Amino acid sequence: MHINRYERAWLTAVAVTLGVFAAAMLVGLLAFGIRLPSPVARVDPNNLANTPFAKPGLKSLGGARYELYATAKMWQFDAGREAGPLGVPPQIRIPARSEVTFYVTSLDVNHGFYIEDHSINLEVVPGQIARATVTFMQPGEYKIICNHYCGAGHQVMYGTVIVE
Ligand SMILES: [Cu+2]
Repeated sequence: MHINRYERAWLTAVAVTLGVFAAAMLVGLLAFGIRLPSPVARVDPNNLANTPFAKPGLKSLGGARYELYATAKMWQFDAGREAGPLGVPPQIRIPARSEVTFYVTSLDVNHGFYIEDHSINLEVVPGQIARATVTFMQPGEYKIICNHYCGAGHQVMYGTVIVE
């Protein structure tokens, strides 16, 4: 079969480009461990009684390590009583250089869980537990924002991480 030499050149260029993309994905997967975010576990949003989400909040794991269980619903995050009375956006206080693992689930619709200046941007889906770990190096106040439009009160759905 005869292939025009320009067509052959383009076919070669396309094959090389696809090969480079595939190699980049393999290097990301194998060398850097980059994965698509996926739910770590499932939970029944109507029955949280025997889950850590029944008492959301910050828990110390010793050292500078913490875990935070939080729920999202229209239109607030709940991160436990110590974080403030119901209806008040939660404030989470941690010392600098703390490593926090966030576990977040939704009780109603899809929400977002984004933390300013840190690489956390979770999709919070009812029935699924989203998880991410981040170390807060710099003291300061960082907003937690629902960045997934969830209805009329979406813009008041936030919280704050205070790094001391
Ligand atoms: Cu929202």
